[in-house]
Amino acid sequence: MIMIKADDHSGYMQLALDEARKSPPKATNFCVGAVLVDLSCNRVLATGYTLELPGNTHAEQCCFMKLADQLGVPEERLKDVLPSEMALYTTVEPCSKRLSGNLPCVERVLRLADSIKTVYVGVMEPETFVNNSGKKSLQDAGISVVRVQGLEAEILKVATAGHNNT
Ligand code: HJL
Ligand code: ZN
Repeated sequence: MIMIKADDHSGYMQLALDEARKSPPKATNFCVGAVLVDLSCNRVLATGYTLELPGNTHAEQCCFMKLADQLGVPEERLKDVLPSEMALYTTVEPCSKRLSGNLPCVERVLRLADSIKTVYVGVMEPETFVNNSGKKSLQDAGISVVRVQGLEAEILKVATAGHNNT
């Protein structure tokens, strides 16, 4: 098992980026990776990447859906069964709006606002599809949003792999 030190935010972001690389390139979204960490024991609770689960699924959404499945609760009830101190790492800022109209990831994170203390993001969402206000919504709910520096170029390259970049 991979051991990443608790304060090694670049290490966790690198893990999220490794997840993002598994996402099948698609012109109408970004390929994103996410990692949810239990801060009490510095353990990875779940990883996820865009389109990992059937349907039009986002990375953060996959983290939550996989955990809900493992723990035998609906995603809306995860707050009752998850640890009280968690951090979410995501290569791209969690979405506040989706062109598809699906439930944005920010809404899913906000359900866990008492226990997700910090969201670490690699890049803010580019304005390709929507104008994302995810960072503000998270901060308004008392969640810290922290940019992890250093992997931006690689994160954007992976995120836009399915776009027509000519
Ligand atoms: C984040 C993801 C993902 C996006 N953002 N944080 N995680 N794919 O896994 C944001 C982008 C949406 C488009 C299209 N991408 O994906 O704004 O079809 O992908 O629901 O708005 O929406 P759908
Ligand atoms: Zn999303």
